[in-house]
Amino acid sequence: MNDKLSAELYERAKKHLPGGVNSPVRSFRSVGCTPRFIAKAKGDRITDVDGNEMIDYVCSWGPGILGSADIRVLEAVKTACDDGLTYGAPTKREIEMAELLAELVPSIEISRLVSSGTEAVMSAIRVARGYTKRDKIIKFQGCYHGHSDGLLVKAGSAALTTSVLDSAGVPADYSKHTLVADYNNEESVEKLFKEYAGEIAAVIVEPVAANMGVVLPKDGFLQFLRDITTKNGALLIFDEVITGFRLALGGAQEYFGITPDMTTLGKIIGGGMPVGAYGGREDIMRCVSPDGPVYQAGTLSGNPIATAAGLATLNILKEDRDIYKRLEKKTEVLDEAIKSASGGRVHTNRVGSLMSVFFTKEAVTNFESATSSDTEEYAKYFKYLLERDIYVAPSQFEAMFVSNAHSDEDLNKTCDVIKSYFG
Ligand code: KE4
Repeated sequence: MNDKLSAELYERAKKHLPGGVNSPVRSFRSVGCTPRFIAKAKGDRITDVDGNEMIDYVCSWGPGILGSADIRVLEAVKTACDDGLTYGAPTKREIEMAELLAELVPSIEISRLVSSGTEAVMSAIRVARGYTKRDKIIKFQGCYHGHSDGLLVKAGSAALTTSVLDSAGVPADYSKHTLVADYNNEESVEKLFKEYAGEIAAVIVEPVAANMGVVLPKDGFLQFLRDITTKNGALLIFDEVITGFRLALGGAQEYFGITPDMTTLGKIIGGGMPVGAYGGREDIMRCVSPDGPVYQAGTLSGNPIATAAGLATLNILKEDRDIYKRLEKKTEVLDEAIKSASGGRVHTNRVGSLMSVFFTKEAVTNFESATSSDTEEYAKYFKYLLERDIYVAPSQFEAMFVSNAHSDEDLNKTCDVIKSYFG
């Protein structure tokens, strides 16, 4: 494997960055090999510093739905740069973003832009608590909602690959208000609402879990959450940082036809730049400062360059809604190839252009079955693909993303490599 320069950079990086990276999953720790340091990306290809040009199924963990360096997004960013990078003052683009979010995701009557998915979720939880005047929240084991203290409880994503499910540094006093239920298990939710009647501010859920690998909501589960939160005066928050604009133009809430009270967004809405957003019903969002008593702020919130990239991306998706059918078809090609080549050795979960390959023979429908997967086998699969220039997530508990830029030729090449792995 030609990763000489990546290896050198990795050694150098470790001197001044924790684990040599700015986000744990990038360290390739859970697949036991040297992380690739990236030089550039274009379309469905990503090229590392050793010149390995790979077919990219990480897509920057979701933002890359159009493929990398889409010329239309680059143009929007370059033009915006000529007018300065940041003002710390309101701009027209921020209004256009809020109007577009409300148009494409009608439940988001009012929204606030922030700079990451973590910030969006942290703020939404604070608003839910301020609005309901209750402290407790329910999350699901294996779901990941960013790294704010109260959400790093039985979290997914890279937190699943470390030795401890929870994080050091989070005082018990913070996490005691975070109740944990099991994804796709109504009883586990009912039990908490009974035990903490009147104390639960919100249930936050990934409408399609994608941080324990992809796990779909079983029929009726999201409707159940909608009903039980309404009945108990709690808010339903859809964390659509991954599913937003990924599953449909209106996100998972359009795809499944369930309307949450609040939504958190990230990734795609920044078009590759740092943007998060939270929003929902007007009566709830009017609690946010300076309209109301829930404080939240940010120096680079609504940044002019980031909103230029985000607006360009969302408008491209809005003008080309057929993209979702094309993405579904592209991903189906991979899914079918994996299913037929693996002969039952793996289980795939797929929705739209989001997919995971679980190295387990049983159907993966919840945290327990997801974490029964053979992570050693996954690591072998990952390295086999990487050596043949196919770049998938360096963890069993992440998703595979397909972009509009993935060509039939590259999809077929990927299928051939995967078929050769399973022999
Ligand atoms: P960010 O703070 O990373 O922008 O978003 C946090 C977040 C919130 N909600 C969901 C459903 C998410 O998936 C994420 C972040 N996703 C991970 C990938 N599983 C980001 C990759 C990383 O941590 O490096």
